Amino acid sequence: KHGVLTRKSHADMDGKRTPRGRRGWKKFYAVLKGMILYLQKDEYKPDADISEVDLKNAVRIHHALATPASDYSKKPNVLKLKTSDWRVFLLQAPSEEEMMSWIFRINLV
Ligand code: I3P
Repeated sequence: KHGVLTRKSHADMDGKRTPRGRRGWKKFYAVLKGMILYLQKDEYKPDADISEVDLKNAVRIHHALATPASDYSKKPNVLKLKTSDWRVFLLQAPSEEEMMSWIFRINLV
């Protein structure tokens, strides 16, 4: 699955709240491949190598949990992704249907 997702980091690997200055929203082209959610700067190109930056932004979603971010009301269609290493991301999808589709696909892994 792939599509545009806008990401906000809410908690870091130590489980602590992401500090100010690193809490902004950033738009990515998301690609779910195997157990990894790649958050790429540019649109998916099947044959291109994954860049260093894109690798850094990749999220392992094995044992992760995605749910609608019902406690976040500033933006619509936002899901909350909790990873097995205690990170928490908010991910905004372009529509509710897309949000539900991402949640379903992430939780299937
Ligand atoms: C954050 C940025 C986010 C905002 C966040 C700020 O600043 O303005 O858009 O989240 O508020 O800390 P920075 O880019 O300097 O990290 P919202 O869009 O959800 O308001 P927060 O600290 O209350 O999460």
